[in-house]
Amino acid sequence: MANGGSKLVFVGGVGAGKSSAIRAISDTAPVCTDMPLSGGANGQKSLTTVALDYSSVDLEGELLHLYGVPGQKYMNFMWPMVCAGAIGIVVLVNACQDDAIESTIELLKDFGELAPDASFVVGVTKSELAPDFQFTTFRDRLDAEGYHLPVVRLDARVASQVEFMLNILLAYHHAGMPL
Ligand SMILES: Nc1nc2c(ncn2[C@@H]2O[C@H](COP(=O)(O)OP(=O)(O)O)[C@@H](O)[C@H]2O)c(=O)[nH]1
Ligand SMILES: [Mg+2]
Repeated sequence: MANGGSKLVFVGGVGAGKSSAIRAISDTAPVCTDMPLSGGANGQKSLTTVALDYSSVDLEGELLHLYGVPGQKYMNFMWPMVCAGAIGIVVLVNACQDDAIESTIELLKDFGELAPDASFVVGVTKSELAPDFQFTTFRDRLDAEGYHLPVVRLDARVASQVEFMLNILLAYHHAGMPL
C-alpha cells in the first residue's frame, strides 16, 4: 500500500479492547462484525466480535488502515491474510486476564512469524480494573523472553491514548525496528 496508506493490525483476546480502540480513533464508522448477543437473566445485550473490524484514520497526515482480528487460536486461519503487508501489529491484552503474560507471549510469537517485517507494540488495557496487575513485571518478562518492544498502558476507549500508542508504534517502525 505504497500510496494508499499503511496497514496496522490489532490483535488480542475477547474484551482486550480491539473494537473500542479502532472505534475511538476512526474518522468514519468502523466496519465491524460485532454481533448482538442476548445474554444474562436481565436480558441485557452485549457485543462480541466474531470476525474482523476495519476502519481508517488520518493520523497526523498519515493514512492508516486499521484491522482488528481475534486472538483466539481457532480464528488463526484469518491471521495470514490480515497480516499481509501490515507495517505494524498492536497486541492488546486485558490486564484482568490471569494469563495476560502467557497469552501476550504466544501472540507475539505467532504474529512475529506471520509479519516478520512489522513493528510491534503491546497495549495493556483495563489495568485500572486489575489492582494486582504488575506492569513492570509484565514488561520485564517480555524483555526476558526476547521481546524488546514498547509496552504501554491505555484505556482503549480514549482516542488520545490510542493515538499515543500508535505514534509510538509508527516511530518505532520508521526507526527500522521490527520485532
Ligand atoms: N475499563 C476499561 N474498559 C475497557 C477498556 N477497553 C475496552 N473496554 C471495554 O471493554 C469491553 C470490550 O471491549 P471491546 O473493544 O469490545 O473488546 P474486543 O473484544 O477486543 O473488541 C467494552 O465494553 C469496552 O467499553 C479499558 O481500557 N478499560
Ligand atoms: Mg471486538
